[in-house]
Amino acid sequence: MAVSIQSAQSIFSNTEIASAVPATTDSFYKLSVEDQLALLWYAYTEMGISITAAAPGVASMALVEGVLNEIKQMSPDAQSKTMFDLASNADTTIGRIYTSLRVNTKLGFWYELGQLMKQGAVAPIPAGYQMSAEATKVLETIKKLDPGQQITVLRNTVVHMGYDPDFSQEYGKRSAPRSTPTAAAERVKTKIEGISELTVLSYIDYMNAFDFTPAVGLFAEEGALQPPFQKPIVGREAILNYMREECIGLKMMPEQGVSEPAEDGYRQVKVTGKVETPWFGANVGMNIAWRFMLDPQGQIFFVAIDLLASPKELLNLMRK
Ligand code: 45D
Repeated sequence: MAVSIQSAQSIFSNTEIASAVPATTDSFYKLSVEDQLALLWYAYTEMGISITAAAPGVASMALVEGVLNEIKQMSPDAQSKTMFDLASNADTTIGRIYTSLRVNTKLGFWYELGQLMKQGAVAPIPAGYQMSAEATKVLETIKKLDPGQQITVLRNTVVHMGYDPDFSQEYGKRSAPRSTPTAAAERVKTKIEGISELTVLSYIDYMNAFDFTPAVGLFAEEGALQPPFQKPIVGREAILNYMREECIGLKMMPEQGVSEPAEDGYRQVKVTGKVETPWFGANVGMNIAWRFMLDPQGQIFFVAIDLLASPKELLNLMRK
């Protein structure tokens, strides 16, 4: 059987991913919109992990200043309605603007709104609002997740807001801005216990330097990258757009791995370690696996990035 993207998806199939994330996200969407907003507020303010001050630096905040000012001028009722409309995917002007934003800017928008709510400049969740029993259950579930999973649930909800939420997932359709890679002298060479494949080591080094053009050059022409809980992004151009949009400021700290021959001269490599997002920095270390399928030329035919079920999974380097 020839190697395909589909067959590559199931390498190291005993990897336990954080399936609590999609499960919790699903139960979140079954709640009323009022409950969703209240739950997000409690989750965000009571989770005990905080956004780093430098974080909004990865967001293009100039794009949302106008909308934030507009919201500040509104009556408290209109402010609450604006948030309700965003969360319920209503067709409004602000909903359409929101949808056109990149993920980091959406997060920055809510970060600012959260600050304004804390200061009392934007209507807070009404004091004494009683969440339904179901919502309380979902909140308790979120609080018990590990921090990397908690922030993934939060991020999912923010990405999904606005009018026509599918639009933002089409990485091939719009081009993302370039960024400045880290200077050569400031780069560090990654070492991964058990791994000597130059392709894998270079991938991590380029990604940590935000040098996405050569990172994408490591992929086969029709290679694919599969982010956690998403479908594979196929082809160099779409992957490059995705990286420019989503990978600025990420810190990848792979720790160990295994490498073994696969069929037809391919090689399968699994690496585990931690990843930090610029939003939370060292406050949250996500437990991650990279499952690479390298083609006979040593190019990346496929790589899946998984959010792991538990820290214990970092040590799961068994074949299958
Ligand atoms: O509605 O190798 C309020 C790839 C009120 C690339 C609120 C990767 C109510 C390749 C509370 C104010 C990217 C796949 C809302 C690797 C309300 C690769 C606000 C992996 C919404 C390794 C809520 C990268 C707020 C990974 C402010 C795994 C919420 C990256 C803020 C993961 C939430 C990054 C934030 C994650 C969440 C970032 C800032 C999970 C950020 C999450």
